[in-house]
Amino acid sequence: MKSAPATMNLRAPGKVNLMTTTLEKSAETFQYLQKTFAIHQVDEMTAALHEDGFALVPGVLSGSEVQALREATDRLQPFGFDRVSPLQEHYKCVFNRERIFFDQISRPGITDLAERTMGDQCHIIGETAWRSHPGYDGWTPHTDHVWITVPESNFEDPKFLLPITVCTAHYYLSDIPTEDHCPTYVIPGSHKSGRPMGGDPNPTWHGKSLEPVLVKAGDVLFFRSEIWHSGSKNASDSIRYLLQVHYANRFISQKFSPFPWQYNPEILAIADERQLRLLGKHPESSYG
Ligand SMILES: O=C(O)CCC(=O)C(=O)O
Repeated sequence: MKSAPATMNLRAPGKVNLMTTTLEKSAETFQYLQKTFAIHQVDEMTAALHEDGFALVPGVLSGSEVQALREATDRLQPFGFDRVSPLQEHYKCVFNRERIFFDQISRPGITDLAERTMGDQCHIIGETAWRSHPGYDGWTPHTDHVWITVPESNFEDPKFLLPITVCTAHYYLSDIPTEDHCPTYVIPGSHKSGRPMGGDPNPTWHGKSLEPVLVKAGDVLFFRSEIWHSGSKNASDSIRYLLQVHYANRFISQKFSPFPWQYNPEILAIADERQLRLLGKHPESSYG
């Protein structure tokens, strides 16, 4: 593994630096390491998605919603493309299984942000529930998808905005007060590299390394698909619960499994028009 610059060597065991000292303290007095937004700040979050590649929104879910979503996750049974191993459980398309998961696809504020950034016909391409057990190591720096490669110099022009086409909303259902609790890591601004991340286990971009996103249960991290990011190790003694809602521009196909896909009629029966559109009901337009 390539060594990271001393001040950003957040994951190396046994090394003490300014950032780890801050993180140890934050176990007692929690503090966010990144800029945060209120749920109604859709304009500001849109600007952040272009500038930093992500927006962190504290307190989206209440404590009782977090608890109910954790209990629903505990009830999930694997089928189709679900992945279950002793350390990691990954359940796909959970909006089709229980109403409480379905309700999260159209969360006010977060859905407004999806529509503002990916168009008013944007839809979900998936919804994934995770249980990451103590000992799980999700350290795999990557980009989720880069549609077009562009020269980095394009971003020097403030008028150039790389279109936002796919985003994921992470609903954290566990407190993540330290690096030991399996945070998501990001390199702010790294979508401006204009290219996919190349498989480096310890990447840097313009001198910046991956930094942990420390959160409280109920917080949301909304990030675009080109941001360099990673999961990490769960070195705590509790399961990390996470719910992901994946949104995309209408021209990007939905990734629903298993095939042949069938919507749950009970979910369709309760969906309003916005939710039906998020599920894939669009007006007739070019091509179909
Ligand atoms: O586990 C995490 O926090 C990161 C998940 C992730 O990188 C992904 O789903 O693409």
